[in-house]
Amino acid sequence: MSQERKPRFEGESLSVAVVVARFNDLVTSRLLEGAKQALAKNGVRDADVDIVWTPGAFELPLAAKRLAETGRYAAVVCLGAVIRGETAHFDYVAGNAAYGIGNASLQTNVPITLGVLTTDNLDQALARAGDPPHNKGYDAAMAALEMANLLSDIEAD
Ligand code: INI
Repeated sequence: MSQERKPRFEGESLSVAVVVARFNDLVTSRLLEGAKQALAKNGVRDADVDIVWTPGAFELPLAAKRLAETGRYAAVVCLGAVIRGETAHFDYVAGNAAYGIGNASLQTNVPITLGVLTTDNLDQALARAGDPPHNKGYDAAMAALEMANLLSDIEAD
């Protein structure tokens, strides 16, 4: 008999790493607040959340990959803000972040989620870093919890 799994977001027994880019920290610190709210709301203990900072979004994938490789985390959340108006190399920074994060997740088999904003200007970025549900850091943390639960369900089958 086929079965359809319902998404689960339980965080009680999970350790989660959050990697945050310092570039545009006005925005990324708000994404971090959103991510912390999502984790706390779903039972992840404060002591089980490790937060590390990178210089910019370009460096997120390597830090996330190394964290995932430690085996200590059920999931890693990546947070950044790449704003087109402020950079000519927007496409390189945003592209490396997105591609590298996806690649790091596949290489390590650890869910690594993409909470990296790519916007045309600061206002658009701030609008996506407000109070949940208008906070992409919150969304990326929820996706991390969902994927951690999904993988443990798959492994338990
Ligand atoms: N990093 C960001 O996270 N967001 C940006 O908008 C950005 N801009 O505008 O350039 C940015 N650049 C820095 C980049 O991520 C690296 O830290 C830097 O190139 C050093 O490798």
